[in-house]
Amino acid sequence: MTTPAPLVGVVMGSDSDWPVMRLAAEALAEFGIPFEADVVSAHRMPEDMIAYGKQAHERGVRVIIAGAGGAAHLPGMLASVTPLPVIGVPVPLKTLDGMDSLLSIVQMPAGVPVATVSIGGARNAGLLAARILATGTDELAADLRARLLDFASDLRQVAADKG
Ligand code: RP5
Repeated sequence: MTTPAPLVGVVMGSDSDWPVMRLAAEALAEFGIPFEADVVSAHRMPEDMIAYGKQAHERGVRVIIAGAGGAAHLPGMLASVTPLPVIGVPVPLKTLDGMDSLLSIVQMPAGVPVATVSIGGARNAGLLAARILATGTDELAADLRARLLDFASDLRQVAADKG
């Protein structure tokens, strides 16, 4: 799935990660943020993965959301070659409840940052990407700030209505 001039790259180790990662894509779509979605496996297509990481910023991508399960090296490997912020999504597999994915992504060495969300937390990854884009000085950023404030207000209202 790709929209024009993507600002966010949503990548994953396998198409089997899509049921989780689509939540990030849906959050981006809610805010009208152009994104691309690709399978770029660290282990099965390492050269493509490194090329993606090295070139994404040159194509106008501003944030990378990377999800993987098991020995989930994709977010960290991308972070090692890109200047962009990388948000890591631990994808839960049938074994180990996603703890392996979480620990593979979160425990990065100093100097190679990955902003890790919760196991299966792809929606928050999309929302975090929106917030990162909202820090800019461009028109998109101002629009996103306004919409994110409305979004937070709606969330509070839903909580209040629940009592
Ligand atoms: C990881 O291996 C992928 O990110 C996926 O979560 C997991 C299983 O992949 P498949 O065997 O389903 O392709 O690299």
